[in-house]
Amino acid sequence: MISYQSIVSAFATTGLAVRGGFVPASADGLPGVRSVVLIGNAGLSMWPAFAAGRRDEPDPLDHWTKRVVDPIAADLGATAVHPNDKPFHPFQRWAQRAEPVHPSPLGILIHPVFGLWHAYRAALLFAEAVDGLLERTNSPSPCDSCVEKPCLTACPVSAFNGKVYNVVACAGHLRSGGPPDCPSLGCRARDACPVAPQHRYTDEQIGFHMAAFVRSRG
Ligand code: B12
Ligand code: SF4
Ligand code: SF4
Repeated sequence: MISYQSIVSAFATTGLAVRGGFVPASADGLPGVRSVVLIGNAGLSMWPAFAAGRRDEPDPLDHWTKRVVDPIAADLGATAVHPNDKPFHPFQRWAQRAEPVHPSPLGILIHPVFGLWHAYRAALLFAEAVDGLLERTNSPSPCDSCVEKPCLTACPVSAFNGKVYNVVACAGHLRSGGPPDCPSLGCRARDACPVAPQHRYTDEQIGFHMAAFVRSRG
């Protein structure tokens, strides 16, 4: 039987983190899967590993991730699926089963330690039970005690109203080239969050993600 600890060990030097897991229920629509373990990045740890291993190719982060994760998954006897695989797997729903993350007013899940500075890169689907799969801990959302909610007022085109993200307004601003220059500064709303500034991505990583986002919106 595969142990959770052996999965953590397998990813220890990759720059990616094992982000908890859960036992799927029938409503999850994962027939034959007895354990799901999430892999992601949190804070600053992934970027140096990616920078060292990236190649000159389209979607370099997706391809690097697959080169790192898929062989480890195969060794562990799991199938790896990725957030950009279509049809989309419900990574944010899965994440909320695996660790104490909560939806923020920006749509991104907020983490008690890493704030908004984290993402998911893969899920390992196991046909067998993973031994020692940690029970999800509970902790309140940092947003509950955030009175001012500066994330909701920092966007120049008010793309967030706390319920819906106006992707068209955001993409229009990015294309306009007008100030503030979100493509180089990063999303002003995400940056306004006071939680976990020590885990903020580097400017280089932020620029990389923003460029990918701008490309995806044509
Ligand atoms: C399509 C998509 C987008 C689209 C549309 C988002 C939207 N309005 O729905 C676009 C291209 C606009 C987008 C943008 C971004 N995205 Co996006 N996106 C996805 C993707 C690939 C699929 C979402 C989906 O339809 N899932 C299917 C449904 C069934 O899954 P679900 O978990 O049940 O659905 C949840 C989401 O839809 C969420 N949701 C609802 N409204 C919004 C709005 C936003 C902004 C987000 C992030 C989520 C969100 O609520 C649901 C329940 O929790 C996911 C990966 C994935 N497979 O989930 C990433 C994902 C949601 N995105 C992510 C991120 C980080 C971003 C960006 C911040 C990227 C960036 N530039 O750095 C931007 C936000 C733009 C900005 N201003 O910075 C992360 C969020 C991580 C986290 N901490 O929660 C994810 C999980 C990918 C990852 N690798 O981890 N994204
Ligand atoms: S600024 Fe406040 S409400 Fe917004 S994401 Fe951060 S903690 Fe949550
Ligand atoms: S990237 Fe800029 S325009 Fe888009 S949501 Fe963030 S702050 Fe608003």
